[in-house]
Amino acid sequence: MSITEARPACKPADYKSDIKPIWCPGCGDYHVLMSFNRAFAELGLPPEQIVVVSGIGCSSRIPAYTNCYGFHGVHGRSLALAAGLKVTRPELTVIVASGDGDGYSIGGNHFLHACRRNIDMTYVVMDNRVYGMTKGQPSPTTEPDFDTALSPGGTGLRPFHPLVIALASGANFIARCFSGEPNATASTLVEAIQHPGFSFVEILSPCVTFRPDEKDWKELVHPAPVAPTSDPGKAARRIMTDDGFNIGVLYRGDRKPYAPAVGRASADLADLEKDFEL
Ligand SMILES: Cc1ncc(C[n+]2csc(CCOP(=O)(O)OP(=O)(O)O)c2C)c(N)n1
Ligand code: SF4
Repeated sequence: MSITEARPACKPADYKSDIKPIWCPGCGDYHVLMSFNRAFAELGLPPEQIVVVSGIGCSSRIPAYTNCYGFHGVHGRSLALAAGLKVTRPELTVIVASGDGDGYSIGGNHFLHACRRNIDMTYVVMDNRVYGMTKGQPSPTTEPDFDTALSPGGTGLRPFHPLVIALASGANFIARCFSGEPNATASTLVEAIQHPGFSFVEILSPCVTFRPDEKDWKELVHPAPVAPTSDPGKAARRIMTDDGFNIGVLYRGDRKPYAPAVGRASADLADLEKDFEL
């Protein structure tokens, strides 16, 4: 029997670190953290089997608040870090945490290619439709008429549609959650983590400080009226035409995850170095 098998199962509280979150009171990200810990406990994974990788933003603070392995990376680069980690340590469960600014703006290109590569990991974006940490600038998912001192009269720009882009780019599992429903979010995270390939979970997570209007989301969200589909055409129609507040698993694909053969290089490092000698 291995050491991990011999010890008692972890409870959600066992995944909490000693660091107290510094999110604003009422921030949706507190509930996302709670959902992470519930999902990890439900999966029965020991903390040292999980890695939470992030970029920059309020949402990206989350790795510090778990006692799993963590990597607080740089803006928009979390998926690249996580891909490198997963292909070299495929036995680890890799969760990537991001925000709509971090993940869809600076990290937008990585998002497309992570979906396309379909490496077995779970990408969670806490979408509050604003750059929270840098005081409320519009992000790629901000409504065109969001009128503040930082965007007088609104940007007038059409928002980015993350779920459609994920589907078109090849993500193998797509879901939308609401942070205010931590039990349902935890169950979706369990499913996302268990699903092979690249799973994308968009969590609507209000920024109560710069988007107090998002407190109304609890009245707007509703369960998706349709069962998940594995037909990308059907999923595209549903996602394109929903109201943005349908909650649930929307797509379960069956693409084979990409798992490159690593650690089998035949070249000697000294020979490679010779090739680069000046
Ligand atoms: C390369 C780089 N560009 C810009 C910044 C400034 N910056 C830090 S957090 C942030 C916004 C993050 O917004 P989002 O991902 O929506 O996260 P939130 O804070 O809303 O959770 C920006 C622009 C940075 N730290 N590094
Ligand atoms: S600024 Fe917004 S996203 Fe950041 S901690 Fe506060 S409520 Fe949360």
